[in-house]
This record gives sequence, C-alpha cells and structure tokens, in this order.
Amino acid sequence: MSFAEGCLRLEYLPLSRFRQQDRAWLSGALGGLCFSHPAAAPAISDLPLLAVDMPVLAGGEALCEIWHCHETLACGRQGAIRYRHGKSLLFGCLSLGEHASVDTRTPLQVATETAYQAIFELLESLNYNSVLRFWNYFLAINRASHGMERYRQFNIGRQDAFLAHGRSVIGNVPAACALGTQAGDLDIAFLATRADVTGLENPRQVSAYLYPSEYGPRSPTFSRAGRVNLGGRTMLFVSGTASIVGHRTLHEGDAAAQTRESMANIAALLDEANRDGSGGPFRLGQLAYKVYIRHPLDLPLVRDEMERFAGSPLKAVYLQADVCRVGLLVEIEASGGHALSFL
Ligand code: 3EB
Repeated sequence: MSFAEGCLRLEYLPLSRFRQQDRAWLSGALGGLCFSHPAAAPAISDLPLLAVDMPVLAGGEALCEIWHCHETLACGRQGAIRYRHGKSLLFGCLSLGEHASVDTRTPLQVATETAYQAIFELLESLNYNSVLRFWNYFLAINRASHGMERYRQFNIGRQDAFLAHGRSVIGNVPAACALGTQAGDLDIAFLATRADVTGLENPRQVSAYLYPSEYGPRSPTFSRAGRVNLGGRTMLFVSGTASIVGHRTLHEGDAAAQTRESMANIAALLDEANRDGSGGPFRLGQLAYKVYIRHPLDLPLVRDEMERFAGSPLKAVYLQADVCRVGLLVEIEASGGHALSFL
C-alpha cells in the first residue's frame, strides 16, 4: 500500500487465514472484530480483538474485520479496555458483563454507562478528541426487562456517559451501530482519532439524537456518518442505516423493500458527504458494506436488492443479527475512502 492510499486499511478475512498471518502483518494491525457463532477470536497478546457472538451468513466461517494502519503502534490496557494506537488513530474494545445494580438503573444500563465512561476516560487521557465509529453489540436487543426494551436501556446508559463527560448529545456525535447478539456480554469496539471528525446527518431522516420519545425515554446518541481527513484522504464512516424515513419504520415485513429504502438512505447521505467537494466523491459501488440481517433466509433477497441498487459485485459481508427496532429486518453500515482488502 502506498502513502497515497492513506493510513487506514480495512481487511476482511476468514479466521483460518488470520491464523496464518506473520508478525509483520500483526504488528501493523490496530485491532478488530471477529464474528462467529459461537464467538471465537485468537488470543494474541497486545492485539485488541473483539469476539462477537454473531453468525456469519453465506459461508458460515468465522469472519475477522481488521483495521490496519501505517503508523508505529503502541498497545495498552486500561481496566477492561484493550487498545492499540499510533500518532493519529486508536482502536479499542471491551466486553462487560451485566450485574445487578445497587440503584434503580438496570444491569445493561449500568454496563453501558460504565463502558462508555471508561472509553471516554481513556480517550481523554491519550488525547484522542474524536471517535470515528462505535460498534455496539449485546444480547437480546429487543427483549424487555425491568419494564423496558433493552435497546432503550442501552440508550439511557450511553447518553448518561456522554453527559457525565461533558460531551454533547446532539450535533457532532460519533457514528455508530447497535445490534443484538446470540450470547455474550456487552461488546463495544471503537475507532478514534486525533483529527477532527465531522458528523453528517441525512436529509431523509430525523437525526437519531432528536427521535421523539415514542422510541424510548432517551434518544440514541449517534450521527448518520462521520467524515475525516487522514493522511490527505477523506474517509467516511456510515452508521448502521435502516428503513427509517423521518423517524418512522417503513415496509414492515418486507425485507426487499427495507433494503432498497436503506440503500436510498445511504445514497442520500453520500450526496451530503459529497456536497462540499472536500474529498471523495464517495460512490455507492465503492464502499465496504457490513449488512445485518434479522432472518437468515432473507440473505439472497437482501444481497440481490443491494447489488441491483449499488452494482455487482459489491464488497459486502453479511451477518445475522437482531436490529434495534422489532419491525426492522435489515441494517446496513458502510465505510469508504480508506484502503480495503476484501476476502
Ligand atoms: C436507526 O436509524 C436504526 O443506537 O447506535 C442505527 C445506527 C441504529 C446506530 C445506535 C441505532 C444505532 O435508528 C438503528
């Protein structure tokens, strides 16, 4: 990879091939995530790798998502967080269990608030002022407990941690996703930078941080995308995107129509990202996609719709996950502008 490609590279590879990599490859990796059911990830000391209990569709072999970077890397641990960073980028991850709390907060709410507080403490101490992306995964996202859906409990804990650290919960907040796993603790991974990140919103959608209270007592704290300039390249991190227009879920029960609507949302977001002409232009057919599908049998249909919309072949990986509203059957995240090594 040349310098012109920028300092960040995303690589998807099966776990079996990960295990064959040499030390040079490992030393250039910031960290990553490993998806499989049951969860599995090689324990490599000093490499932050999050094992997420999520089935891989099509193929079924465990899938690793690795973020590489050209900088000289240092690694560390702070409490539950494992991280690696260079001079401008940091990848970190942690898993926290849910434990009965001593106050009125629910166990998931406490775990979420604790995790985000720990992340913000780490980022503040290492001078990483912006988060490019959060990935949030936890068990039974749509199940109610303590009188509230678990995704809504998560949103309370997340927002409280932002507020406790004096961070804004509207406007320029990080891109993110939140999906349900089959088992395991609260798993969070994040990519942060010392560069400035611009949060983008989607003209077709109400900003998630302004969702009305019918979706929960606290709005979710994320922006539709984050854009950053690194090493002379403009990169885009698109949050999990679903069949939501305004603030409403569209096409309940129709996975194909939901896929088209989600892609239309991403297309509108790319128009926003391309508007001021700094970097890009980003094109639908050139992004790296990660697609979360609620019902595995919908895979062919979702893939067909995506390829019809954005071109074929697409660089996309497909996972089975519960999406954060019961009516949603698919959620699509994407990124672009960085180097990409795809399977
Ligand atoms: C949505 O648009 C669908 O809570 O971090 C997408 C991306 C969604 C991120 C999050 C939730 C989150 O509301 C769900």
